Amino acid sequence: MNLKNKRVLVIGLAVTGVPLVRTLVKLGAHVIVNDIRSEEVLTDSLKGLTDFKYDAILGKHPVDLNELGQLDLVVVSPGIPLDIPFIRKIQEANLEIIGEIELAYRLNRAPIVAITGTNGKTTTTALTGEIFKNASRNTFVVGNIGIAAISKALETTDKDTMVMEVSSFQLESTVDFKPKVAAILNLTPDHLNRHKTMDNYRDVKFNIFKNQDTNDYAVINYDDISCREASKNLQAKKVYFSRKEKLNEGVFVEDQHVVVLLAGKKQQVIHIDAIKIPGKHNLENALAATAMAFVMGVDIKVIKTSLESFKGVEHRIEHVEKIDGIDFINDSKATNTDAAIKAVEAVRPPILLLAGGMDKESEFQDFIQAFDNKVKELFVYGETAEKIYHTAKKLGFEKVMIVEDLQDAVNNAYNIAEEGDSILLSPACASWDMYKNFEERGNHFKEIVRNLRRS
Ligand code: UMA
Repeated sequence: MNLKNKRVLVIGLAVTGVPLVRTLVKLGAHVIVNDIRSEEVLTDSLKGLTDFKYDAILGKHPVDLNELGQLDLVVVSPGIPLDIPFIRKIQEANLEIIGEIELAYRLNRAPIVAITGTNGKTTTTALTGEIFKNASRNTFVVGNIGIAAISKALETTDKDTMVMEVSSFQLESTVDFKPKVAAILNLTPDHLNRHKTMDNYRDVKFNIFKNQDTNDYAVINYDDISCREASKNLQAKKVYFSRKEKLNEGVFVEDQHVVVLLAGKKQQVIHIDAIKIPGKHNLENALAATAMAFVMGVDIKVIKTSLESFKGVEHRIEHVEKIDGIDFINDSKATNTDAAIKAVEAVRPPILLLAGGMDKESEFQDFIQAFDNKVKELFVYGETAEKIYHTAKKLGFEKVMIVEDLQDAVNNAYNIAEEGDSILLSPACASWDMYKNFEERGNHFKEIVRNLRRS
């Protein structure tokens, strides 16, 4: 892809935008970067570009495209909704507009193993990356996990492997993106404020497979009916995984062992109790990672030892501290109800649950119903506090309290917690009403807990 002297507009200047600008400048493009936030707010991002030459329009999106001059390409960060007036104008002007993942794909040389789904993406991506690394492959672990794929694209060779977490936001703006292996872990409602309907959300997620051919692999959760249904017409070789059923072919559980049955050959991988990451959902993540590594030729023994040693990722059912016999668990990564339900299922009861955050137009009935006597008290805060509170009351769950913020939630929970309880932050909501991202929220929780220990 020759970008020399091309005029490229980059929209968004944060985790994705900074390496986008760097990469494009390195390739000789004339870059114009635009962000709705002002220069003062973007100082960190701008610091990362000190040695680079580019133009910037900050503080607003241009109303008139003429402000930008003639453009050859527009590259968007994932968080930019594609229906804002500015993007609409770009589309109407018939300018080429792609997402960062698409550009990373075009510049990258390594085979891509891509993972999507509503939940479990980050854990599965990290685990899959770990397996490849343990197999002595030079591996880049990138994408929605927090390291923009574009930041590594120019470093890759065809001997490497790129393991990539891809979100629905990212898949909305792909064009030719064609992973060697693509996996979908599950589909439950999320980000409906952006995608509007579940059908749209599913279609966007299935973009991960749209350019694959019969030499590629599609790894699909057999137990998730909507994933299974939507996978029927895919071109790639399908590899199903199942936690619940023995399959005629695929990766599944038999006699308490993870088993690979592919090309007529059955191989036992590991006893499920030897998998270090806890919970049924993590067993599914382990099955998916096993399938992906296996089809990429990784030895079963390496998969086994990796599953035995992989500890999980930060902010996902992460044990922070035990104080007075009370376990504090940080699950800030649970940015939707399904993820929080999985945490409630996996964490030892009785649970004092801390939840709430930005309103993504989610419904909370399923979340409350999943408490199943495990949650003894719920503390809610943030934009969704009232909504969760009223849903809980309507469903007869009385032990719910609206609190000021996360600090207040921890204080209240700690006041009534008894030895043997778990205090779980699993917000079921995005963090953006009060925090920059879920990492900042999780780190804040950990800091509050550590201060409790000190006091
Ligand atoms: N901005 C505008 N106009 C807008 C909206 C945003 O200019 O209309 C600007 C903001 O002012 C900001 C920049 O765009 O400066 C932010 O861009 P971004 O939202 O794409 O965020 P990045 O920091 O580039 O991080 C993105 C992903 N964020 C989102 O998808 C919201 C990160 O996923 C990802 O780790 C990173 O790229 C690297 O690939 C985070 C996430 O929350 C973890 N993802 C969602 C999820 O997992 O549920 C999808």
